[in-house]
Amino acid sequence: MKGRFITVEGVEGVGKSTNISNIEAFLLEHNISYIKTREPGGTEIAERIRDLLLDPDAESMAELTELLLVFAARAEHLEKVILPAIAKGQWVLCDRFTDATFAYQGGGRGLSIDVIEILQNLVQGTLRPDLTIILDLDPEVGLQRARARGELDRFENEAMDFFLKVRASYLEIAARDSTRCLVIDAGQSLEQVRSDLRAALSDRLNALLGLGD
Ligand code: Z5A
Repeated sequence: MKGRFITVEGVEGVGKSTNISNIEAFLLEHNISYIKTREPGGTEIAERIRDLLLDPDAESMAELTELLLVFAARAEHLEKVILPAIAKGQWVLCDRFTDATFAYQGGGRGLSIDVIEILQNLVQGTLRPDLTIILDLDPEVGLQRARARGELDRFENEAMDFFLKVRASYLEIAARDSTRCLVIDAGQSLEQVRSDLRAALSDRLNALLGLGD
């Protein structure tokens, strides 16, 4: 049986890292073999592209360059990490994927959704996540959390309007694709978010295990 592909999304500081640990605990409890990875990144070349994309001191980057770099990193990641793992029957737990491109480059930067869809088809073929967890949070709160952590990266230095558009894009994606996407209110206490997440995962587990191959 092929592995499943789970992605986790949300604005900065929303608690992806924290909640990915909770998902890992859930998968382990159910004896599901998985790998954890992230975007941009996940391979040597993709991590180098990530450094370039996040560097707050880099010269300003053309929006199209940013979009193409994101997909270049994704092409590496898919070929070397994601597709081989899924083929072996492992589940892949990925911190951000193409919904982030629709939200940040599409919603935030205003690049054409049609162009992003073309690149999505080119780079991924028919591969789409089986489940996407969207952690939803007021970006003001997320940025406060990110600031408390230290130096801000190139994206985190954007104006609030950018993050409001990113959040709205994520919620639009979730509304359009409610079978794949699960929205969790990440403004609650850590314990409540963890509990909501576990309940939602339990709800979806049988469907994920039972997907036809
Ligand atoms: N990007 C893009 O533009 N296009 C793309 O296609 C892709 C990405 C794939 C890197 O992402 C950047 O790449 C991203 C978009 C862009 N923008 N930025 N920046 P990233 O995922 O690596 O970076 P990030 O969004 O800043 O994520 P992060 O640093 O890993 O944050 P997080 O994982 O969401 O948060 P956390 O570290 O789990 O939590 C932050 C703090 O909040 C921490 O102290 C927690 O203890 C605390 N926390 C978490 N949850 C709670 C609750 N519920 N209550 C209180 N405190 C909490």
